[in-house]
Amino acid sequence: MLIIRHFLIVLLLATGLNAVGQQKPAVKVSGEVTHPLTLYPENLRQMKRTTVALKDHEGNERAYTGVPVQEILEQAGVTTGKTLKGKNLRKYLLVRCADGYEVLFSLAELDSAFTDKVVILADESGGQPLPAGKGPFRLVVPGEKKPARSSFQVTDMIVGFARD
Ligand SMILES: Nc1nc2c(c(=O)[nH]1)N[C@H]1C(S)=C(S)[C@@H](COP(=O)(O)O)O[C@H]1N2
Ligand SMILES: [Mo]
Repeated sequence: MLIIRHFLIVLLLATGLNAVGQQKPAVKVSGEVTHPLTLYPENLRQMKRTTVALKDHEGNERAYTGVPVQEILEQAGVTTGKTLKGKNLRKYLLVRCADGYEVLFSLAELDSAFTDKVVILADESGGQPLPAGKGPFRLVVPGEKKPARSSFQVTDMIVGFARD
């Protein structure tokens, strides 16, 4: 009896772990959005894509390809472009990663009406998917002195309204 019970517990654990292991990677877009999104790798591949350069700590440049964050925010129904004005300039994007790392942007930092720098959610570099530890999705923020906001293993993009 005991052996059977142990066997069942091990079986349950194994199936549970297997289900977790097979969960499809995705980025959730939520918060102050009219259309919450769950973006899977195939969704990103079908969206408008661009390539930007990221300098590492040593100053070496590497090219990353993916979808402009502005494009993602537009699909989620976030105020962008002409509607990014007035009180909407108090909105922010919080990017959360699998390891708990978080970085913040004001929406204006991500908008082509305000800046020529194009922040992307990258899923490939040099024609290859990003390596496990850095992917599958990485925010790439060009033009900064440190790569610290180029957060890897992104899982969530949360739009909020800053209040004091
Ligand atoms: N998820 C996550 N992203 C992260 C970090 C982190 O700890 N976790 N560190 C940041 C910092 S401080 C740096 S310098 C760069 C390093 O990126 P690289 O290892 O690709 O050069 O990743 C950034 N992105
Ligand atoms: Mo860093």
